This record gives sequence, C-alpha cells and structure tokens, in this order.
Amino acid sequence: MKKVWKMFFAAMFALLMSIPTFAAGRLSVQIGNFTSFKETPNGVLISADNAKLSLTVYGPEVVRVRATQGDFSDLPSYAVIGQPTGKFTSVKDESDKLVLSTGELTVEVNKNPIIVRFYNKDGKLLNEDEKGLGISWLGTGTTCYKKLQPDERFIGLGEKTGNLDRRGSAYEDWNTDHYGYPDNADPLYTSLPFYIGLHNNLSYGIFFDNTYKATFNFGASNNRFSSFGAVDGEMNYYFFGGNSVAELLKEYTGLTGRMKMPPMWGLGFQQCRWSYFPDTEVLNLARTFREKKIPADVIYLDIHYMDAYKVFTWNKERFPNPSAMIDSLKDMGFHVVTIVDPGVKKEKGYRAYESGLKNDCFVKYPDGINWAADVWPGTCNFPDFTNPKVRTWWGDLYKGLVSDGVTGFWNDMNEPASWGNMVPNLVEFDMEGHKGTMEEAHNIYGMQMARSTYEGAAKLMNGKRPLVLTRAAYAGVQRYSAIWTGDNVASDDHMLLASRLINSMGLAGVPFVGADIGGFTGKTTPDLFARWLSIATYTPFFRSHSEYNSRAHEPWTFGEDVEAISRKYINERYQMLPYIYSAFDEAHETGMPIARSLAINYTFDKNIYNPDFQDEYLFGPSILVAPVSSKQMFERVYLPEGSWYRKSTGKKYDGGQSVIVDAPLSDLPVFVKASAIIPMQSTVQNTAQKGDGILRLHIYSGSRPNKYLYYEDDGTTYQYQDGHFLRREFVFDPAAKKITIGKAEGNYTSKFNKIEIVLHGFDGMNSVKVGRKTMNLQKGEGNTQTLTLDAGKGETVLSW
Ligand code: MIG
Repeated sequence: MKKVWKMFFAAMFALLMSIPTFAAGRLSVQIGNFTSFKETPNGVLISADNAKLSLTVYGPEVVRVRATQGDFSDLPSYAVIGQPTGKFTSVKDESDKLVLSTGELTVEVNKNPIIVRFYNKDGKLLNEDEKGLGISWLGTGTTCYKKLQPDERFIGLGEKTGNLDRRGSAYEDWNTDHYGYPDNADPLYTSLPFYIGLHNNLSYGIFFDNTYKATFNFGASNNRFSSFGAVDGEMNYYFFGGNSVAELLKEYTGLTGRMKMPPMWGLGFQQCRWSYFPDTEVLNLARTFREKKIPADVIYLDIHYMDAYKVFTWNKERFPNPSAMIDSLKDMGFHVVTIVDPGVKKEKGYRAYESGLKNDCFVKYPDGINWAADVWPGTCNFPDFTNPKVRTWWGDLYKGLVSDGVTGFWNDMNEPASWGNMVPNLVEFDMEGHKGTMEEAHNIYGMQMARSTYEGAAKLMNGKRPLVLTRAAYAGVQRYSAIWTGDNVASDDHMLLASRLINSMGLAGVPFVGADIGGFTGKTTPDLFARWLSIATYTPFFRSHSEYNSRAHEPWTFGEDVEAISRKYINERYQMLPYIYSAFDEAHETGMPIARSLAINYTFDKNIYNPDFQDEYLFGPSILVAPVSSKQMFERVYLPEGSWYRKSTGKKYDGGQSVIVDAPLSDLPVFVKASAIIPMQSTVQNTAQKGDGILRLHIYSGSRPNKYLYYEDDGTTYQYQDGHFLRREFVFDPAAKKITIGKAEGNYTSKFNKIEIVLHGFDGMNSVKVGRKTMNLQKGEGNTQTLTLDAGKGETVLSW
C-alpha cells in the first residue's frame, strides 16, 4: 500500500476512535421477579432480580418493609425505638405468591413481578403496590408506588399546608427555614413522614423512615398511584394495619415513642417576642401580667439576651445579673425560656467555641476543614449532633443557663438555617459512627439538637422537667420536644392554616404543638389578635410571639376590648388545666394528640373533609373548636353525629348537620359533646397556684355512656414514673342514671380536696343520691346544678 493511503487509513482510524461513544439513557429499575426467600428471626428475606426485600414483624399489625439494590444499611434509625417482635406465624410459599401472616395482618408478596399487598384479619385489602411500578429505583433514588384505592383519602404527614385530605397533592420533606411562608408553602421546618390512608371504611398507616430529601405523592397529577420516595438511602417503611386512626397513632407512637409528661407550667400562657430586654423590661412585663390579672407562666428571651448573639452567654449590659432577675420572676410565678441556636461563633477565646474545637465537635468538609456559615453571631461552626459525644458536650453547655435558673430551652435555626439557606450537601457527619453527609443528616439535624438539649437539660435540672421547643424536627421528636410552626404571618388565612398544621402534626405523632399567636411577621390587628388568642386557648402549646420591630403583642396593647377578651380566654385556659393535663397524659400513654383533627373520631364522615369545615377539631376528647376568621362574626359549623352544647351558652344542637352560629370576637364557636366529662379548676394566675382546692367536674347530659380518665401528678418532676400520680376514672352512665367517681389510683395526693359536680342540661333534677344519702343540688352558674363532695380516694356513686 502506498504510504499516502496508509496515512489516510491511520487518520481515519484515529478519527473514528475519537468519536465519543454514548451510554444509553438512564431509566428506572423495578424490583423485578422473585428468585428465592428465606425466613429470618422476625420475618423473611426475599431475593428478587434487581434487589433484596426484607419484611420484619414489629408487632401483630406492624411490618417493616425494606428494599435495597446493595446491602442493607446498619445505621440505627433516629426515629424508631421499637424492636422487632414476634414473626409471621404462617408462611406459605405458593406458586405465584408468598403468603405471610401475623394473625392480624396478612402480607402477600406476588412473585412475578414482586408486588406487596396488605390485608386485614377479615381478608380486606388495605394497601397494595402498584403493579408495574412497585418499588423502583432511579439512580440512587428509591420510590414505592402504591395503587390508589377507590375514594382513597390521605391524612397526616405532619407540618404540611394544604387540605386535611391530601389526595391530589404532593409534598417534599426537606427541613426549611421559610420566613413568612405563604399559606401553601412546602416544605416547611419539619419532616414527619407518617401518613394514614383511608378507603372503604378501612385505614392503614405508612411511616417512611428515610432521612434523605423525600417526596410524597397522593395522586397529584395522576390517578394511578400514591407514592413515597427519597433521593438516596433505602426503601424503608413501616406498614401499620390498625383499624382506626386512634389505633394507628398508638401503633406509630409505639414504634417512634411518645412524649413524656411536660412541665405543667409549659401548658400555661407564654409570652414571647423578639426580643424582650433589658432585665427591667422583662420584670415590668411580668408585673404587668400580675397587675392586670392576666394569667401567664412563661417569658421568653430571644436572641438579644446574649452577648453578640453568642450562644451560652449573657449580654452583661442588658442582663447584668440574670439569676437575680430570674429569681424575681420566679417569685412572681414565671419561668424563663431562652433561645439557643446551633451556630457557635468562630471567635478566639469564646468558651463554647474553644471547647467545641478542642473536643472536635463541628461538622466538617471532606478535607477536614470545619464547615462555616453566617448566622446571627457572624461566621459560625455547627455542632455535629449525629455524634453521641457531641450531643453530650452540647447538653453540658446548658449548665450555666440552668444554674442561672432557666428552665426551658428554645432551639431555633436548626434546619439548619444560615444566611443564604444553601448548605453544602457534601459536609460530613458522624451518624453514630457510620459516617454520612448533609444529604442524609439534614432532616434529622434539628431533632438531634433537640434531643441533645433535652437530655442535657434533664440531667442538669435535678429531676425537674425542662421545656424544650424546636423549630426543625424529624419523626420521633415527640420524645424530646414541643414544636412551634415557625415564622407565620399575621393574617386570617394563616391563623386558620395554623389549626390544620397543628392537627396534622398531631396525626403524625407530635402532640405538643402551637403557632405564634397574632402572627410572627406582618402587622396584626386587634381583631386578629383577639381571635387568634381565643383559638390558641384550645391548642396544646399556647404562646404569643412576634418579630423584631413588630408592633407590641402583649394582650393589653390592643385596647380594652381585646384585653378583656384575652383575659377571659386565658382565664378559661387555666380553668381547663386539669382537662388539658389529662389529655397530655393520654398523649403520653397512647400517642393520642391533644388537638384532634375530626378525622380521628369521625374518620368516614365525608363532611369533615369539606374545605369549609376541615379546620375544626376536638381539643381533648370532648371539646369541639371551630376556628373563624376575625372578619366574620358568624360561622357555619359542622357538628358531627351526636349532640352538642355550645360551651358559652349551653344551647344544645343535634349533630350530623351544619349550623350557623354567632361568632363575635368574644365568643369563639366552641361546643361540648353530649355526655362529656370535663374536669376544671378555679382561675389561677399561674400553674403553680393551688386555687380554691375544688375540682369542678362538668358533666353534660347525653344519652350515651361515657368514661373519662382523670390524671394528676406534681407537674414538675419525673416521680410520676415511680407511681407518684393519681389516676381515677369518672363514669357517666345515663341508662343506669349514675355517675361514678372511681377509686383514686397511684400514690400522689390530689391538690384538690373537694369535687364539685357541675351538671349541664339535667333540667328538672333537684337531688341525687350519694351512696344512700339524698342530697339537694344547688343552682350553679348558667343552666347548671351543682353538688360539692369531699374528694377522698375511694369510689363515690351518684344516682338518681
Ligand atoms: O432569623 O431569633 O422562627 O421565632 O424570633 C430569625 C429570632 C431567627 C426565627 C424564629 C423566630 C425568632 C427569630 N428567629
């Protein structure tokens, strides 16, 4: 061959070789067909074409489903405290499916392809993977697709805007500092990835325990599937088969934990602003509450109490003697809560920073340099709360504040937030020794901060209960902290949205929640403040707060009318404390929220999902609250089945219908369920006051029997865990014409020495028999009749 040709071919060859080759586009991968399975100590492990699937029994109605294309992670869950228990009592390997049963729940695993289906004891289908999609992967991302059932509704998922019924909506979990969020914003501050599906009078729950950025689709832009997935990590979810919402909440909180009893003072009225200073202003504020006889328990110190915003310091000019100030506040019956952010200022000689450096406590870039970002104090480093050693270090930093007398700790900015709100995802975390990046740690950062705060404070406080409040959170946070709904807006829409956010967090296992009364940002009006405060009276966490430079938000700053309305409602809050505290006991024992979406008790009544009524909820077992805009002086209220009494007037209504009622700012529509039993007390100015020693047992006439479990303890220590509590059952049995005050259990002595029975709607009744003795009823307030008894510890039966 001629040399020229040779060169020509060589050149062509080189050219050909230099043309890049292209990989095929990346498509999703499904789990594929079944290949084999084996039994494990608490379940089964299944091999499929493209992944492994494991099913583990955590209880008769709780099954964990995991799938991975690689190896299963051994990182312990931050949310779950439950353990696998029991196993499938029957395992059948059929030609086309595996049939696994716990006795309560049956899991069917279709083989070709793998489709997981859940059936209840009666053989009714609760939930099934969508055939053809099932469990899928797209790159590192994994999603589980579930077939939409006819008329399926979805509730829960925590702090999410939108409707009570989430059908047709999609959401993302990625904890976000969203200042002044619009009333349709998503994501917000917390990730509580538990939701409940409802269809055909059936219910089930799904908890997707994956801390990466996650998405949930409840049939948004499609009518084929609901789905949950995350950008990385395992497909890892728990399926709950409880046959009522209450049962599901019990199972979910059995797995992720329940709240401890809060300090009683944390249920009182709490006054916050950004920021009260100096000390003289704080003391004046406290005095004004007392002078004006507006009950209150807590004053908050926002970021200005610190020296140049440095956590665990005091500004010595504004607060020259913090412990003396706190002592004076204590004398007036106030507790102090201080804000503590995660950012630790990089400053030579600053103690928290130096000790953090020395103990190697901060989050790092992969090259070992501490990640730094700007927040209030300037450039900060951030503690790695996924490291147990760091959690202990941080917890111990509260020593100074605790010895100054601070009893509550408010963890803000822990999404984590920083100016710019763009945290580099490659920064590294310990993750309990497993190592990981911000992608995995982000959604649990706030929760682990709250945990470290709670554990540290509880250890330092000599057996007293601290109050911990957090903005960011993940599932399981209820074990450590209360949550407030962040930087809301002074608007009617936001006020109404707050009810849905609070109720939805209750549906995701977090009972101790509240929103800034009056709105954090924007200009609240007197009407809006009054209305908001009246609604918040019936929310678990009861705090007024507003931002820097906003108009004053103390109840007396809006004129006499609003002051009087505020006093009336705050008084009522304090009167209801025995009822509220017993509801907290129920949350502590069963996971039942305090603010209860009507979806808990009236799950399959379609009216409660009507956008006109979806903000309504029960506060405790028997008080129905209908939030109303401050611009509206009447309201159409839906009353579910049964009979109801308007709390303020005693007027009786039949349920199962909507009614139009007056709703002036001084009288929020609040109703009491017929047959309700509501323990109340006299008005006190703070929760530590004893009052008149009379427990007032309000009983509302009705045709159904009712049982109420009353709870009391010292309100401040953990001694209730050693039997120092009082529990007694109150029973109203209308058919037998009997009210029973059960025997007191536990070895705590009630602060009430008398019980006054207050009968509502028992017209024409003049006397009752107490044991065998006939006693006359007294005329009480409104349309009531009363009888006062010694509280005693034994059983007392009233009959007529
Ligand atoms: O960048 O501490 O949500 O309640 O008052 C704002 C100041 C930081 C945000 C919190 C808010 C608090 C404020 N904080």
